Amino acid sequence: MPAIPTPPSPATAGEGTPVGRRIVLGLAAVGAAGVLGGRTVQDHLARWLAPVQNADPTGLLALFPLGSTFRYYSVTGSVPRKNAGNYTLEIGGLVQSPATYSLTDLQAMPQTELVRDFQCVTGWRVPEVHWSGVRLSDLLDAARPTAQAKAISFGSFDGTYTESLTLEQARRSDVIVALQMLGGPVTHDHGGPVRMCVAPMYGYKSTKWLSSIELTADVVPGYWQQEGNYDVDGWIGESNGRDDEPVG
Ligand SMILES: Nc1nc2c(c(=O)[nH]1)N[C@H]1C(S)=C(S)[C@@H](COP(=O)(O)O)O[C@H]1N2
Ligand SMILES: [Mo]
Repeated sequence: MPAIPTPPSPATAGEGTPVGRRIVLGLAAVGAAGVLGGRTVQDHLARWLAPVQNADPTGLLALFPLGSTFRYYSVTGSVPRKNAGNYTLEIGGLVQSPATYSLTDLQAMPQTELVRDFQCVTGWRVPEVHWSGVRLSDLLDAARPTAQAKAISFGSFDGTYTESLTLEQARRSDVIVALQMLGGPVTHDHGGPVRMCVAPMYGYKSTKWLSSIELTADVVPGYWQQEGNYDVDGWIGESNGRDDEPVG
C-alpha cells in the first residue's frame, strides 16, 4: 500500500461520509497502480473512479496518489441526469426580472473562456483547466437585482448542496456559469450540464449541477460552511488557513 499523506488543514475527514473497508482496500490497490503508472494512467484511473467517488465522496480518494487529477465530489448518493431537454436554471429572489433559462438559452449567450488552476481545499490542484460559459454578471444584469440584494445563494439539483457569494464577488469577470470544461461539455460527474466556476476561490465555491441563483439581502452560509467549517470567503491562498499560490 502506498504511503498515505496527512491531509492538509482544514479538511480532516475529507468532503463526505465514511466508506467501507472493501472500497478502501480496492482504492489502495488503485493508488499503488497510479504511482507506478504515471500521469496518463492516473488520469485514466481518476475517470474510472468517478462513480465510486460520486457514490461515496469521503475525500479519502484525495489521499491516494492520483496526481494532478480531479476528484469527483458529490455530497449526495445519486444525482439525476439532466440534458438540454429537461435542464433549467432559475434566477429569482431580490430581482426585478426573475427568469428561467434552458441550456439552449445559455448556449445562445456570449461565452467567456477562462484557463485557471482548479484547487480543492483538501489539497489537490489541477493545472490550467479550460472553462467556458456565461459570465454570472451578465445573468445578474438581466435579472436586475433590487437595492436590497447584496448576495447570491446557489442551489443544486442534487437537492442538497448550496453555496454563496457576495454580489460584488459574483460580478467578477472570472466567475462564470460554466457550460464547457476540459475541452467539452461539462460531464455529469463534473456537475453538468451546468456548474459554477468561481475561479479565484477553492473548489467548494463552484456549485455543481447548478439549478438556482437566488439574490438575497445577506450571505446565506452554504453546505460546507455548515458541515465542514469552511470559510465563506474561499479565496485560494487567503482562506481556510492555507497558503496555496493564488490562481490570478
Ligand atoms: N453540488 C455539488 N457541488 C460541489 C460539490 C459537491 O459535493 N456537490 N463539491 C465541491 C468541491 S468541495 C469541489 S473541490 C468541487 C469538485 O469538482 P469536481 O467534482 O468536478 O472535481 O466541486 C464543488 N461543488
Ligand atoms: Mo473541495
